[in-house]
Amino acid sequence: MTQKEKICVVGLGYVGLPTAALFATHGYEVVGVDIDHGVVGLVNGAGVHGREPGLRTLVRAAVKSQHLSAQVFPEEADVFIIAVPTPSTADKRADLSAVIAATEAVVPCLRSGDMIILESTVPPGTTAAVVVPIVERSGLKAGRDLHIVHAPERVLPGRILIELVQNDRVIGGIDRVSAERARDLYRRFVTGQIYLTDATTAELVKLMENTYRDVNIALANSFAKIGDLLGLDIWDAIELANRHPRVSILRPGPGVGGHCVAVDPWFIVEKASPESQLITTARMINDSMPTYVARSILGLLNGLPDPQVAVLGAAYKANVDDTRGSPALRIVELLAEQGCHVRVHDPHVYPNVDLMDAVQGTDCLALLVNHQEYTELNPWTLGEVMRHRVAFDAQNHLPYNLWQAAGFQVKKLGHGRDSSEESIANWMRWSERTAFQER
Ligand code: SAJ
Repeated sequence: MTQKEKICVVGLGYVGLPTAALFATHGYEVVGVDIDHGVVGLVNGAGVHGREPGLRTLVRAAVKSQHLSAQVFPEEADVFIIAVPTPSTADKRADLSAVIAATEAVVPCLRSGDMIILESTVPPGTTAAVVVPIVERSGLKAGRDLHIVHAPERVLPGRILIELVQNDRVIGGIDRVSAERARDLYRRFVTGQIYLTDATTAELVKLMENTYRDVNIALANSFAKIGDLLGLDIWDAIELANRHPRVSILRPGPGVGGHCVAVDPWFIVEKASPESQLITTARMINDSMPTYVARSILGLLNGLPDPQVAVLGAAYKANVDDTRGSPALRIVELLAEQGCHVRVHDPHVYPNVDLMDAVQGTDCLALLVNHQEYTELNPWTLGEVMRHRVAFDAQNHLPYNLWQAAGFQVKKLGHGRDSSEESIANWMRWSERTAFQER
């Protein structure tokens, strides 16, 4: 393939747009396609949705160089990259409607020699059983006339541009030639290793990665509940366990959000239910966390009439402005259902909400997302405007002793049932250990 060949990227979301912009800034002519007229207009005006670091600059460069433009329908190209969402349905099955619609949309544009790359996360077997039959409606034969590949994205929101370039990639072809051609294409900007396999293996690999993360977060969340039950500080225990050279326990939290880790494991369950008990249980544990956290907050409020709660954090995780599947927002809903008046602050999601306004007159401050901005909260200043000095910390983000010194009753997720004598005992144990380390 020469640099002059043309790529059509279908779906200008959090993966499609950066991918399109990267190819455009590496010499390709790229047409971005999205069914959303607003997105098309935004991209053509060199704008972006969301606040992904570096993306605005990259898209601006791509559009200004006239290598990237956007439109609503696909057109003839040498390569079609499909990067559309695959949410799960109410019964936890993959909703492939966007993949099917995008594939159908490219059929009239296909010519012999074209390559179709599916980047969307899908259940194992989808490329072979769903994509191939659709593209063959063009009269062209997969393998003989068309190269077809599943090349799953693996990028972490907040680090998308770095990871698109630096991460290793797994490329699965319906045959070897397809996989090799896709490898040569991605090689233009990928500096990580590129591994070739078949399409179905690549589909499963992608799902295994997010399932691995989900199961490990579920383990951390189970430990947090155990910490509460046993009355000790699980964060401390996790830190110590992680001193083992082959142990790396993840962080407990208010639940698993976003549109990947909480969804993708179900795509394995859908295809292999009898062997997916662990995966299903992990999903259920992580899904139980918002209720568990909401209950803990209600416990702290202790039946107070007309309770007011300030929730800090609405995004699905730290330092992003994305609220899709956010456990924090689910907790807000649950608290409101129980009669709490809730004010939500999040510097990324609601930049116009002032922290002091959100906290003013509340009975409990609940820190649910460990945004960078929350590392230096001043408990004295905040405490002064609150009605009661009570705090819940779902992220082990508040300096515990500082908040206690400021007169707060603090409860951390996974840190016993209350914050009184027991926490002092824990604090002393911690101090002794620090002293031991220093010796
Ligand atoms: N979380 C915890 N504890 C942790 C880590 C995460 O509770 O120790 C929570 C987060 O707060 C968040 C959720 O899990 O609610 C998911 O966050 P994440 O950072 O684990 O993952 P995503 O969804 O932002 O991105 C994942 C990544 N997958 C893996 O790390 C295996 C990314 O590389 C994938 O490309 C992305 O899914 C995707 O698109 O599939």
